[in-house]
Amino acid sequence: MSRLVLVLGDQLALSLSSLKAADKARDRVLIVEVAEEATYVRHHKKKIAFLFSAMRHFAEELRGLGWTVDYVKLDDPANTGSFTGEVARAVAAHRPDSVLVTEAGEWRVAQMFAGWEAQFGLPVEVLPDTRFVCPLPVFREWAEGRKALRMEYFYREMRRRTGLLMEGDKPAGGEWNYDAENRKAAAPDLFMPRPPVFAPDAITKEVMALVAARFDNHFGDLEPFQFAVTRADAEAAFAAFVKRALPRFGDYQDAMLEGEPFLYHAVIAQYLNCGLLDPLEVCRAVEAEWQAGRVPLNAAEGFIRQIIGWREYVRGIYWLTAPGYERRNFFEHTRPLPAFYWTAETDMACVRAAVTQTRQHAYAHHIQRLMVTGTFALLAGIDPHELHEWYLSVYADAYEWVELPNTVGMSQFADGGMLASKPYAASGAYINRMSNHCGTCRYDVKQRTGANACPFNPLYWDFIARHRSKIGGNPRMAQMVRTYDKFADAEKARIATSAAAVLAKL
Ligand code: FAD
Ligand code: DLZ
Ligand code: SF4
Repeated sequence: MSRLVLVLGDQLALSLSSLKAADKARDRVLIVEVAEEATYVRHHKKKIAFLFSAMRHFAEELRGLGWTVDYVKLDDPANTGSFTGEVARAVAAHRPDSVLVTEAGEWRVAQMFAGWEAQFGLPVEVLPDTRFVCPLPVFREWAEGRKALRMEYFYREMRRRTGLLMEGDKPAGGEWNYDAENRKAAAPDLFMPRPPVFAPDAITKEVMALVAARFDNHFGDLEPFQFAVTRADAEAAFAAFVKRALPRFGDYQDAMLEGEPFLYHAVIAQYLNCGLLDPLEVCRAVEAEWQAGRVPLNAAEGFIRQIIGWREYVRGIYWLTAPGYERRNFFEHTRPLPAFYWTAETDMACVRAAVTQTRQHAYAHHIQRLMVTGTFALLAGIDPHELHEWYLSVYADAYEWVELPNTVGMSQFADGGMLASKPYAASGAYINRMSNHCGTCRYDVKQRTGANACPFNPLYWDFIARHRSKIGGNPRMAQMVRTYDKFADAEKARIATSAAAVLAKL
C-alpha cells in the first residue's frame, strides 16, 4: 500500500498530520509550485519568492530525513499549473493506493479536495490540521447558540485549554487581559530593534529570478529579500524578537512611527502561517520569558492573546462562515479601491507610509492595517471585497482563513457586527495620538473641514451621518451619533461638502 502525500505551501511543518500518518519507507510526498495559487489573487512578488523558497528548503529537509519527495517547480515544462492537475499527473505516474492530505487553509482548496475521490477513483484522506490550538469542531461547539461571538471569552477558553499564563484556574496576575496598559505612543529611538536580515542563498536567488521573470507585473519589491526561508532561520528570527523587542511589545503594540516599519512587533506571522514556526511553541517560549522575569506580564499576555486568542478565533470564524463571508457588505459600500493603495501616491502621510512599506516589505503591522488602510477604506466606503483581495495579495502572511475575517469582519464591519462590537471608524485624532505621521503631513489633523483638513475628519463625520440608521443603535457608537446631531446645520453642510471633495479626488 503506497500513498501520495500532498503537502501544500502553507503546510511546511514536520509535525504536519499527513506526514505523521505517512510512512516514509513506502509513501511519496508531493510538493508543487503552481501558477493557479500564485495568481488567484496577484500576490506580492516577495510573498511568492518567500513561499517558493521555503517550499524548496522544506523539500530538502524532508529528503534529508529519508522521505521520497517529488518537487514540481513552476517552470517545469510538464507543470499543469494547478493542484488538481499536478495530483492527477502524480496519480497517473505512481499509481498510489490513496491520496493523503492535511485539511486546506482555504475553502476554495478544500472544495478541490472534495472533488478528487470521484475524479481520480482513489480514496482521499483529509486529516485535521493539528497545528492549531482549537480544533474546528471545538470552535463550532463554542459558537453554537451564542448571540455574540466575542474573542475575549473564546480566548479565556484557550488559556484554560493550553494552561498558558494560568495559576490553577485563575489567570496569572489576576486579570485575563492587560490591553489597557498597551496603548503607549512610541518615540523615535536609536536602539529600536530590527528583525534580523537573512541574505538569500542559492535556492532563494534561483526563486527570485523565476519570480522576476514570471510575475513582473505583480505588486511589490522583490529586493531586498530578507526573510528567513528555513525553520532554523525562522527560529532565529523569533529568538531575536524575544530578546530585543518582546519586553516592549505590549507597551507599543498600537504605536506607529514614520520610517519604522516594524517597531516592537514580532514579524513572524509569515512563518507561523506557512508552518516554519509552531504557534504553541512560540507561546510557551514567551511564557517562559515571563516566568524567568525577563519580560513583563502585559507583554507576554499581549503576545499570547494575539496567537491563541485572535489567530485561533479568526480561523474559527472563517470556517464557521465559509463560503459567503467574503461577499458580506453591511454598509453596502461600492467605491473602487483608490489607486494609491498600489502606488502610495497620496498626500496622506500615514497612508503613504503604510503602503510604501507594504510595497517594500510585504509587511505592515496590525494598527497600520486596521486603523490606517482599513479605517480609511471604511470611511471612504470602499467595496469590502476589493479591499479583501488587496489585503490577501499584498502581505507575506496573508491566507484567506486569517485575512478575510480580519478585513471583512474586524476592519470593515461588513458582517454587521458578528466579529467586532463596533466599526473601527476613527477621525485623524486617533492616528495623531498613536503616531508622529501628522507632524509631517500636508493636511492639518486639527481641522474638521476645508481643503487642508485631514481627510479622515470629514469622512469620519460623513460616515456617521450616512450610516446613522445602521449604527445609531450600537451603544458604542450612539455617543458619536449624538455629537454629530448637535452640530449646527452649517457645520453639517461643511462636513458633507468636504467629504464629497475628498471622495471626488479618489
Ligand atoms: P505581532 O503584532 O507581532 O503579533 C504576533 C502574532 O500574533 C502575529 O504574528 C500573528 O500570528 C498573531 N496576530 C496578531 N493579531 C492577529 C489578528 N488580528 N489575527 C490573527 N492573528 C493575529 N494576520 C495574518 O497573519 N495574515 C493576514 O492576512 C492578516 N490580515 C489582516 C488584515 C487586516 C485588515 C487586519 C486588521 C489584520 C490582519 N492580520 C493578518 C492580523 C495582524 O495584522 C497580523 O497578524 C500582524 O500584523 C502580523 O505581524 P507580526 O507577526 O509582526 O505580528
Ligand atoms: C500562496 C501560495 C502560493 C503563492 N503558491 C503556492 C504554490 O505554488 N503551491 C502551494 O502548494 N501553495 C502555494 N501557496 C499557498 C496556497 O495558496 C495555500 O496552501 C492554500 O491556499 C491553502 O491554504
Ligand atoms: Fe494621516 Fe490625517 Fe495625520 Fe495626515 S493629518 S497623517 S492624513 S491622520
